[in-house]
Amino acid sequence: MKKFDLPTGVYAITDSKSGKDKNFLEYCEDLLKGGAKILQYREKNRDSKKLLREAQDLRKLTLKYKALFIVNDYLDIALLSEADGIHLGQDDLPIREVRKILGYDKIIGISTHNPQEAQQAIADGADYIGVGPIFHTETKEDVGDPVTLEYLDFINKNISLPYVAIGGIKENNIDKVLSMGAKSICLVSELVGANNTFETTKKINNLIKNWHKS
Ligand code: TZP
Ligand code: MG
Repeated sequence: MKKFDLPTGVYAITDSKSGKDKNFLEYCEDLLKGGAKILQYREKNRDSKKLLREAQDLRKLTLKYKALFIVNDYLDIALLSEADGIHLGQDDLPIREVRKILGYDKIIGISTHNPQEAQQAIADGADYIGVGPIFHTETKEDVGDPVTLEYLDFINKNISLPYVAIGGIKENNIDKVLSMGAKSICLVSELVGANNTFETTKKINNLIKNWHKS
């Protein structure tokens, strides 16, 4: 399998709830213009046709900005939109089965919440893991308790897979995850819900990149 690493910087995720009345494609373009080199399409409560249409639009947009495109949950939408990969939850289809269909040159990520899930992700051949929610978040429904910085510390010390830190991360607490070594960091409501998504993404993306330069 190819060696995969997550881009250092913002890992962007769509969220129509945080986007409120913003135009979907406009705020997604702002995330990419702001420097995000990976964008995950994560929308619940959409019919399949709309999911596909939006995913295809984002595929085009991510190619324009030379960013990776990941689809959350839906294997059919990932395939049909020619996404770079898929992001799975613990209750979604098993990685090994998804791999058979998606192939070995595509990226498969999975959310993890404890050391056992992280070890299992390695055994199952995941390309990267999600680590979170680090802090309290209102963005994800049915979210578990925060995994805390303790789990992030475990991952840093024991797990060699690339990871994205996620959940409740804001400009005012990002230093906590940065100082533990996180290179790929996801902020959903902080960026999608910002008054100026482009400027805020640019600022935070530069913050992460500069942190790791020095
Ligand atoms: N998975 C774990 S927490 C989360 C997801 C999709 C939502 C993170 O959103 P926010 O607004 O950055 O807390
Ligand atoms: Mg899922």
